[in-house]
Amino acid sequence: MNWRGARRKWLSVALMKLAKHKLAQSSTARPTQLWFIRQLALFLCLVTVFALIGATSVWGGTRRDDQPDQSYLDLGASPDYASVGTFSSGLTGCGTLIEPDWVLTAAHLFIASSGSFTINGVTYTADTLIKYPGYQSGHELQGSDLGLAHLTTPVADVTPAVLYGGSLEPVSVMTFVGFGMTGTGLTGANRADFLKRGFQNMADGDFGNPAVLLGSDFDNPHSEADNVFGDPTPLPHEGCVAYGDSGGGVFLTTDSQTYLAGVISFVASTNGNANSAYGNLTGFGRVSAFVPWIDSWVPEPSSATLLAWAGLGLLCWRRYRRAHGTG
Ligand SMILES: [Ca+2]
Ligand SMILES: [Ca+2]
Repeated sequence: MNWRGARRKWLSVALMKLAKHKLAQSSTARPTQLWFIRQLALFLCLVTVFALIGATSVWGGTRRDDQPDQSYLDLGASPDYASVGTFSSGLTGCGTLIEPDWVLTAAHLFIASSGSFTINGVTYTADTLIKYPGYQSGHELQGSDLGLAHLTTPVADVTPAVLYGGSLEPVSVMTFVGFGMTGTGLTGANRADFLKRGFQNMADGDFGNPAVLLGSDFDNPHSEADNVFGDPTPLPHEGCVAYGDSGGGVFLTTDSQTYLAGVISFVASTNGNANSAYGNLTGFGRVSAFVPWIDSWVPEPSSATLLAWAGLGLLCWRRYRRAHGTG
């Protein structure tokens, strides 16, 4: 058994022990929603991989079995999502460039005291890692799994993502981008090829904290039995996050502008097997809820930098959008 197989077996055993312990504690009937959330908590997996010595960086997402893989690769390769790279700090996942020297990722990746961000084949050192103050390891269902990483050298050749400050996430097509494991809804995540993929889903569910954490279900084109949230019909590029996607970007496009609206946190299941197959659930932190915290750490670009890549008008427009919650 390779290391990945060993890790999955360990997770399976750990979750089984936890499930037995929790079930032993649970002797009375509970409200449906609370029961649902508790079951999800039992079968929630953070979508990270352990850093490997000698690994390129990290091995995004599982896809519909009746759709070509190439269409998901093409979606991930869109210039709209060029700001997503891989991020490692003891655990390896993804991150999104939000300023030339700042990356937004998942707090649960911050195991070491420093990290690295790789984008366009270049690796940058992260010297400062900042977890959202409300984040507690093991409590990802509370929805505070966001972290900021400062790069010692700015990324000069990638346009940073624009943060979303509106409230259209639950009614918009969301595009999830990462370098994680892949496979189909039938097989679950079973392959790692280090390639960037995008998939789409509706964020029409939540885990009890919708102001900060939203969810998507992986709808099955062959059966409505796998529907958990909202409509049972999958989108053409429906998919689910997988190991290695943690910290990846969730994007929303409105009025011809693409925004970073979410940070990938976990995959969960209602049947005990969170392997990113049909019926599994994606959980992501809602960027719009964390913009004040991000702004408290991340300075606006200097005038010189700004003029170099965007122009002063972009800054004014960005501030206007955040202030008005539009877009
Ligand atoms: Ca769905
Ligand atoms: Ca659904």
